[in-house]
Amino acid sequence: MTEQERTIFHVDIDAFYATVEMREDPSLKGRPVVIGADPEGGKGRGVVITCSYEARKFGLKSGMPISRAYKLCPDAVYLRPNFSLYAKVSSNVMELLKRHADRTEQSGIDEAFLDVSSKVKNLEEAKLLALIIKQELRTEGFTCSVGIGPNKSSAKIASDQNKPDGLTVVPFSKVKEFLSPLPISVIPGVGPKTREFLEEHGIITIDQLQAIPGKQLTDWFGKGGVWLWGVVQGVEQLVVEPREMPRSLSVERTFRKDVRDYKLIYKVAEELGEELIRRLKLGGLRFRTVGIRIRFRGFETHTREKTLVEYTDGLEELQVAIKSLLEEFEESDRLIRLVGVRVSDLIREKVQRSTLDSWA
Ligand code: TTP
Ligand code: MG
Repeated sequence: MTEQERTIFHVDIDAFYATVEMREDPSLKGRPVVIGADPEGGKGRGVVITCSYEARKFGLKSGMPISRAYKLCPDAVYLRPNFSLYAKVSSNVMELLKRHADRTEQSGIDEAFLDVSSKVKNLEEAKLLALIIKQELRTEGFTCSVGIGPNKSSAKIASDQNKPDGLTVVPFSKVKEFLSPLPISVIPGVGPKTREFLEEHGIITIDQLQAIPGKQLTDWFGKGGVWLWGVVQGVEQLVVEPREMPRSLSVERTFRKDVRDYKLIYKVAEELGEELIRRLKLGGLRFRTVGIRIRFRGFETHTREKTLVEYTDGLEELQVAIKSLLEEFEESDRLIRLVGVRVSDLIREKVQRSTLDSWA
């Protein structure tokens, strides 16, 4: 196998939320822009969701406490997120990308895999196509980073290498060489748990992982080990899979007999929450909006909704949100016939990140 059979792009928009805000208000261009919680003059709680590259120069990054960000860069423009706008812009970006590919797989709000195998004859043409896509996105106000490889994992890792506005091409014959000096944490399926496990075995960089026999990897990770072996050897073959993303997931339960005991109602709601999390994880999805539905005797139905700051697939966060939405009805003392729980505003979890961790 010396020939490159497929050409896969991974495209990731640079500083996505921050750039959407700059498109809305061009006076923000070139300035440090931070999307996240209110810094409240340095006393704010909560975190930075993302920030512009100008802000990153000050050391700001995703996940950092907003109070720390404020200390490092008090003059930045601090904005609360406008998720519905980001979702709308995201689907426009995806439409643009789709037009250039045989198959497209959205892998996050601002990133996608493109299988362009039939569109290009060689890597030179692939590079030209990437430049066309970059140009089209630039017209829309975005820069992006593109990785080109013979498979999804190498394309994904390559797109992360030269941010922002990157273009990294990894020919089939060079995948192993490209990967070997990189830390194992760049592999999209290697989360904190897997990383810790591998580091305990003295494995820090990918060349060390390349030296481990496949048999050992399957002993450690089962099926996940087969995938990991393919990734580090540069022969992983996962297809770019256009997957329909559901808009929401919901479950509900009608009580056998109408109830007004909130201990029971919360217990049932908790079970519904667990069921939703199971289904989300199966689909590799995360949510940001939680809704409940409550129906009283006589069919009067109420719904309530709440949007969290960040996407999550955490059971605890879901349960807390459900409970806080239901509490409002506790006072009413009315008999309840049905309770339902719903999550919406879904995104696809980044490629397999948790999958291998669950093997570990
Ligand atoms: P990323 O592509 O990881 O981040 P980014 O586009 O802001 O920056 P870059 O790609 O240039 O490194 O994520 C896309 C969007 O997802 C991001 O704009 C904000 C959101 N996001 C979160 O909600 N939580 C997070 O932890 C991260 C990293 C991003
Ligand atoms: Mg991005």
